[in-house]
Amino acid sequence: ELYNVAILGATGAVGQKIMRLLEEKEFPVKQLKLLSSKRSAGKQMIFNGENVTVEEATPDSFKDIDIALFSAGGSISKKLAPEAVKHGAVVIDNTSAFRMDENVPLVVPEVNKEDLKEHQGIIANPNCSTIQMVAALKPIQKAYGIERIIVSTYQAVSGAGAQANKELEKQSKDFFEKGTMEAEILPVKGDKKHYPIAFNALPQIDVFQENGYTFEEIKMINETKKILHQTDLSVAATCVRLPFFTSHAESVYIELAKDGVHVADLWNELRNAEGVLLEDDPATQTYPTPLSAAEREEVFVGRVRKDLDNDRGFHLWVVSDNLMKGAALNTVQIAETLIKNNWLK
Ligand code: 11C
Repeated sequence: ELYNVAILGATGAVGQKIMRLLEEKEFPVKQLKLLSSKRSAGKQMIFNGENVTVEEATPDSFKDIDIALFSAGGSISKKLAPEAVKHGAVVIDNTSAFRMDENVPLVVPEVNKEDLKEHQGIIANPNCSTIQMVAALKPIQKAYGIERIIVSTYQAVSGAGAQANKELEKQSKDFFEKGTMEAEILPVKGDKKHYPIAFNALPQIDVFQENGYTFEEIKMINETKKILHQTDLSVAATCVRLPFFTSHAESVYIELAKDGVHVADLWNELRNAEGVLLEDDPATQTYPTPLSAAEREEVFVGRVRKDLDNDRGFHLWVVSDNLMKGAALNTVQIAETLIKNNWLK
């Protein structure tokens, strides 16, 4: 069976990757509709060797669409996702607009694909930094239980969009050529203050909440509990932006629910986990990095160590391409899972 598929936000970094993945994975597309804001409408893109003209997204764009892949920002999702559902489409949304809605499954297929069965038209794709962490932790949770997670992230600028990439590029050049740098975008485009990202580290991703955590940190905390189906899980996060373009890296500390587990036991679980690649050998300096994970599909794990004081404590280093598994790939995998299991409805 073939499906009418729409990509909303088709000209953006994630939209373009979604389109490329649909081609590469030979997704069963009958017709592809590319949608964008008025500004980008009219652009030509090539899909499976044919020209497709990008159209402005309106509520009527979703007539006859079976699967709509949304990646154009939260406010557009809020406005257009219910319209798409009214027209009978299933929406897979890449923004934070519906993630914590109890009627919306929040899914990483290799972790909680069964949640898709309950969908009511909208399915949410989690935040990139959440996806890679839960993909690595699910097999460990299943085998030994997890009581606490403390994560510090090292996140790529592309998570903040194409303008942030440009800002890093310009600041890097200016630093050497002029000795000064201007900051207008990062840490958060709409916030009051801006700091250089080049040769720096910014402990703010997204806006601050009243409790002193940033929204990125709160997303990691809440989404992790929802995806792992564990409301009593203790999660704390510190999210930091670093000056590289692709992949998020994370230092993850976990406390298991069981005593007497060894590093080799965790290695075993991770070796057999779907979508995870273990790269962990101190003797040969083997571990993943943002550069080695870029453009790859897997979630890479290395530096697995037992805590020196707590028998149940373990440390892991988790790296994945934030635009691939963190966004476009997970979206396409959700769509593939819906089709394979006959859960589109
Ligand atoms: C970042 N994680 O790196 C963010 C980008 O909720 O889907 C993804 C935002 C989201 O800035």
